[in-house]
Amino acid sequence: QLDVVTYGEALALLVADEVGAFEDVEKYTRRLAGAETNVAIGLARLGLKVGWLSRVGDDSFGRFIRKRVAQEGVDVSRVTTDTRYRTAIQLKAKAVNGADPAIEYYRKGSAASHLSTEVDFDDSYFGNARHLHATGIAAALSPTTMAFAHHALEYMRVRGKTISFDPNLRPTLWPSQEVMAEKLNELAFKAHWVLPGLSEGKILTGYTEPRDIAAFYLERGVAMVVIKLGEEGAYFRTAQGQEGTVPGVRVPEVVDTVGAGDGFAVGVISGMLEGLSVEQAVARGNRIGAFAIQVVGDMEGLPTRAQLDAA
Ligand code: KDG
Repeated sequence: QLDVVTYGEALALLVADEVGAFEDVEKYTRRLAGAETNVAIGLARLGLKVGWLSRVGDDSFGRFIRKRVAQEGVDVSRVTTDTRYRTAIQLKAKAVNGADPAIEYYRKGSAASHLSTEVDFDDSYFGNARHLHATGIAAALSPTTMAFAHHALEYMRVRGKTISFDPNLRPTLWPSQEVMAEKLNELAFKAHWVLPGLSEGKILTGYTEPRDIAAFYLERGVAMVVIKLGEEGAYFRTAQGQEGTVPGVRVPEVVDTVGAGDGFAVGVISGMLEGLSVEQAVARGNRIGAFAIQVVGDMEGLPTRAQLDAA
């Protein structure tokens, strides 16, 4: 019995140790990346029971990912090894002055991009979880992962489970911005809690104001929209008419922004599942997002329950 189930691609992340173009950097530190595993790990650190379903290649990075995610207490029993394809890799530049670092992917045709409903979807694994967290990255990888995403959301929705969806725009994985918006919105409409960043919300809906972006989804069956505003915090609006902006949490130094959105999702999801008010859950999202941006890695900064309580 899981609190939260999620699925998607994890990548071996090679973070440049020195500033510069990837072709000039000589030293990289190997870490773990993947929006869904970041969220799974963050939730597990707070004590929730979490399962992550995926495929990895029969290679060293695949073994590293499986070991590293399991080490965090996330269930990896539904992670299979696909001997035909490789595990994905991501390069990340050394961030300078808090700016978003450059990234480069080696993921096309990866093991996880072959995830399919017929082979990988596990009815009882999903059916026994309280909540599904899905992102737009997993959907963007291939036609079979897109079908998997629709199946997973529909399966959970008809069973009365809650679903959070972070669109996580990755334009390089899509043929065009129009297709990206159309396909991600189709998924978002099947979720209960939609968590875009402000710039993502603008691209997805064509509206510029958080209130209008939220209305776009609420009118189509979504129960709650929370829009990340960076340093300004986050705006929320619900189908019940609750609305507000929760100010951001100041940090001494922004080291690397990647992973902030995943930390935010950890706060909102755990808060909602624990019965906090929407405002308190969003405040927790802001707080955990602030933890995430103070370290180089994508998930290393995510707090344990004790660290969160102390903050
Ligand atoms: O959300 C953080 C992710 O960007 C990172 O961990 C890697 O999943 C990833 C991706 O596809 O960019």
